[in-house]
Amino acid sequence: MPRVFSGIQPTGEPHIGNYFGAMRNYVALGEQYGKNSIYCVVDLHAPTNPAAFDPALLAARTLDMAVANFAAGLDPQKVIFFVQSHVREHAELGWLFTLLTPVGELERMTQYKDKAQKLESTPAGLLMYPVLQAADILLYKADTVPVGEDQVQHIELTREIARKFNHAYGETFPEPRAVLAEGALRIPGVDGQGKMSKSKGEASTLGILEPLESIWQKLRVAPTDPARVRRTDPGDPDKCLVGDYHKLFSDAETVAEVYAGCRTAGIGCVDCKKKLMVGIGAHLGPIQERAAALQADPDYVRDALAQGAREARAIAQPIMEEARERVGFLRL
Ligand code: AQP
Repeated sequence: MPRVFSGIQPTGEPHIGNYFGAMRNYVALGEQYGKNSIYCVVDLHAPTNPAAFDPALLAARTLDMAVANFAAGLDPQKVIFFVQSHVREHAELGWLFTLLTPVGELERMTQYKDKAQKLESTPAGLLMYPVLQAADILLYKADTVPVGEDQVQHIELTREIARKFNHAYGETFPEPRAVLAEGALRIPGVDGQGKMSKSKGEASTLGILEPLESIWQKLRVAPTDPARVRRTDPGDPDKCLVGDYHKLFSDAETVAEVYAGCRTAGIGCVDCKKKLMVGIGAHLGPIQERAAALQADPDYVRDALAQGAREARAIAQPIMEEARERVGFLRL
């Protein structure tokens, strides 16, 4: 049976990019593979980008991320769901992998380049991020990794690290493959400034637990096809983030109606956005209700995370021991 692993950073409220790009696949694979699907709030990764990190918020954001995933349909009784720093072996295997990874390859990673160029001083941890990510996956000998399209380059590197370790020390790790959401989604930020991303702040994101009124305030002013200057100008819904979002939230009939309406100037952008809000409410309403119930029961969430960490350690510790033996450390 395949073993699934994926992680999500507690760098802010989870957004619809996380949900459609990754979290929905976590739920689907969890239904299929039960306790062979392992999900993790990757809190050791969160401080690698100082621009998006606040120590005063880390613990609360970690809990919120668990709540959001449970509310989105992940059942911690059925899958393994835990917090990365509660399983110390992630950092240890990550260290072994740094010894096999050329710095030049890490410097070529697109996400590293994007983030590093915005920083005055770049922490080594930001460069090492994909190495720790490889350890997250391989610590469980996972072969199936549901991620958004932005992570494909990192999974390629994970495969390479597995190959290098196996070559240097003997066959130990599988070469995992990325599983992308249908349509290989890369959901744009509502500010129109590229990929929706937690680390870009709230102007970029529509949170899955965000009040619908707040979502509407952002959508109301969101940029649409720039060619549509006046209400009477026809537009191109394929060049409009509202068009992209309709494909995620609206039924096929509504998508066909607003796409045709945009192309013929039969519908204005404000009405198009109002129709989108109907789909958003229908999708996010039930998730937000479940989240409110979970927030009212913090002991349930903490107990589930403690149980998840025990289950994760039971898998990780023997694999880490095998890796130590392969590398040749003294055992007493
Ligand atoms: N916009 C997106 N479209 C599709 N998938 C996305 N993912 C993230 N953004 C999009 C996928 O969500 C999973 C969790 O990723 P993350 O925690 O790294 O998410 P983030 O929102 O992108 O967070 P950050 O803190 O802002 O990280 P950076 O700046 O590194 O992207 C992943 O599977 C991701 O692919």
